[in-house]
Amino acid sequence: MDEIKEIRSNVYPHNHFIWQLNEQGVTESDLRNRDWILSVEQDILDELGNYHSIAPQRVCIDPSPQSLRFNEVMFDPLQDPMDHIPNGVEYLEIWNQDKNSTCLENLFITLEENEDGMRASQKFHNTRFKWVPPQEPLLLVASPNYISIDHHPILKRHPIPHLEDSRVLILEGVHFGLNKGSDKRYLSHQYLGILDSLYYSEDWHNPNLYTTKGLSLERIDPYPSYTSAHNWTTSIDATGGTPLKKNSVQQVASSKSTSNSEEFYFEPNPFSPDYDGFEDVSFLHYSWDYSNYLIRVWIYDRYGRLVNRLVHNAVGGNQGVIMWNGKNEHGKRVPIGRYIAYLEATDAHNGRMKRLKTTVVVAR
Ligand SMILES: [Ca+2]
Ligand SMILES: [Ca+2]
Repeated sequence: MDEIKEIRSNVYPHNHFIWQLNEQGVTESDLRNRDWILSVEQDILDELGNYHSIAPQRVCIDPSPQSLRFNEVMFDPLQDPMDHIPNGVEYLEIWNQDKNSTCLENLFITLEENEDGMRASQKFHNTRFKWVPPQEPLLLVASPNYISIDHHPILKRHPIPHLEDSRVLILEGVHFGLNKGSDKRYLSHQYLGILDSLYYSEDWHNPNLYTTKGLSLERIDPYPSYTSAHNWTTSIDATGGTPLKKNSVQQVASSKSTSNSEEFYFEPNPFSPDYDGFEDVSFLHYSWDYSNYLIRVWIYDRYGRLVNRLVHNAVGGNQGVIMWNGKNEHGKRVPIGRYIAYLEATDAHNGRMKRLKTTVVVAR
């Protein structure tokens, strides 16, 4: 049995109840595989001798290394005071990939070390929300001028329903400075280290747009663990972004095949990388017998010219998904037509090697 040290509940903002669940036979994977509600049958006596009845509470668990992922970034909000459009603010959305509610304590946003080895760090200060439910987003907004959420400018630009129930964390007195996308940002945990990193480039936006001011970059598939330019594109929401809502361009790879046979295919196929939020990327699925391969994947056009080195010596499990956004290595959209993906998987340890090939059609 996995060892459980403790779980914490949100019964009181400042006090945690700690249970030794391993004594009850609850394992770490039990905790991670579903959302837990804690109900307390007996009233609880506090230090002053008063009894409190405790309503059922959600139990949150510290993040796993895969739990929390940057999911959307607004780095260039509308801020023209004369355009008669409510001003926006910069924000970061984070997605909880786990099946359990994840605790938000001890989390920081940190910046890459500067040349003196210093890291600026911004702690999550909010006391209202201490966890994010499974497969739901969390929103971080900067509030340089200490504005309460009820009057925060983000609400004028992006209506957020059920605000009192929402997961908005205001970082007071800070400015993200998100306009510098090349500065890497880290989502870090005081004890668990770095959970995710984010950098981005204006080039990830739809190049056909006259301006991308006021438009966020959204992650397409919220689940994969890798960070890649392939997985980000311009929001197509009418308000320019989807803070605390499902990303407008979201596209999720279908769940993995359960068969043990060897598979290598694109889905959807054809796909249409035209920035309309519908089948803008294709997922290259692979599955096979062993898990120790290093994999490389190349995309060629039908004349045999190399278009994109999608994967270069990545560790592949015995199944996985690779995303292609229909762009070449220079970030330009490829012409419509048929493309060929070659995969080479090598296991230097025992000399195993695989070569697989499949095709995909890029449509309009
Ligand atoms: Ca969103
Ligand atoms: Ca499309």
